[in-house]
Amino acid sequence: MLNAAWGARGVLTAAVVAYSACALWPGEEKRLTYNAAIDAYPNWSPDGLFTVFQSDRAGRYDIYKIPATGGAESRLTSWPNDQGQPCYSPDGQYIVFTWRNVAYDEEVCIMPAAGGSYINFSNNPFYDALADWSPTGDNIAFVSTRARVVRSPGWTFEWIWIQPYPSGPARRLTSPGYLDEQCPDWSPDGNYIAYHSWPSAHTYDVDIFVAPVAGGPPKNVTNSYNVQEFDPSWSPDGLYIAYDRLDPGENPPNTDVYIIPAAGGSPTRITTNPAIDYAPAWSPDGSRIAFTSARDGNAEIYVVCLQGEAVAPASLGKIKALFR
Ligand SMILES: [Ca+2]
Ligand SMILES: [Ca+2]
Ligand SMILES: [Ca+2]
Ligand SMILES: [Ca+2]
Repeated sequence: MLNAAWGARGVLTAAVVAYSACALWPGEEKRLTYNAAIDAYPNWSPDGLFTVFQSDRAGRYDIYKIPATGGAESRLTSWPNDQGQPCYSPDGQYIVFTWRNVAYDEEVCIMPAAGGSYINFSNNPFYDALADWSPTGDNIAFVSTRARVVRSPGWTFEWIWIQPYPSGPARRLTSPGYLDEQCPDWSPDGNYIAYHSWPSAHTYDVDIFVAPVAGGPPKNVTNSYNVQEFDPSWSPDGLYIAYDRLDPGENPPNTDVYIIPAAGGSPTRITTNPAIDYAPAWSPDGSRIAFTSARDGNAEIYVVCLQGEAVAPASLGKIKALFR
């Protein structure tokens, strides 16, 4: 399917989303968390029943989970320093996460889904973070400075690495790009990784890229000059990528969640709010997107229900109309 997505635009088939799974009206947004702390970076359990996220409500970042329809939260980590950026294994048995000890010594760690114990998966004296578990379960992608290529004093390039699970040597995903590569997200078929990076060393621009896992040049999906796009998340059918985009024309400048065909094309705006809306995560059934927003004073976890019809390029305008 994604081979088609690399090529011609406008030939994508319909991606049917399950409206009934939302428990929300199409376009409706539901706030999940309520507190004065920073609750951010949601991700879904493979069964779609929970979102996991990071929160500093206990004075440092820990990982929590909450039913995706709202309800009682569970604290999953209480180790020293910060744990965050959680992502489930495809079988739901484990969570890979970042443990931030001191600057540039973050580690990618793995714990049982209920917490309790952990292994240090990246185990490297450099920055390792932002992990995403492959859909086949046998690899984990993450960002690392372990190549130790220094751009300028205090700035070591962050690039995407793939390490076999449970063990094996890590390898770089891409050939050297211009600047940092961040926030890897595997395509549902396991053949591609989306991430955000800088298309040129000398512009304000940030774009969403897709790189073949087997090797080869990445494709610039958003390709929007001097507009910044971050935090990609694939739709479960592989046809779309959700992300957040800085809209500098708005006052105040802020981010909102958009989706775009994975093959490139016209983006569709999903959220419209003067606060920052970021870090989208597409639900396993395709019906919802979880995201972070500071619209109620500080960062909270929200879920927005996509609409119940076929999501195809020809209908994107219709989706937009439904959302406004
Ligand atoms: Ca909060
Ligand atoms: Ca490390
Ligand atoms: Ca851009
Ligand atoms: Ca916004």
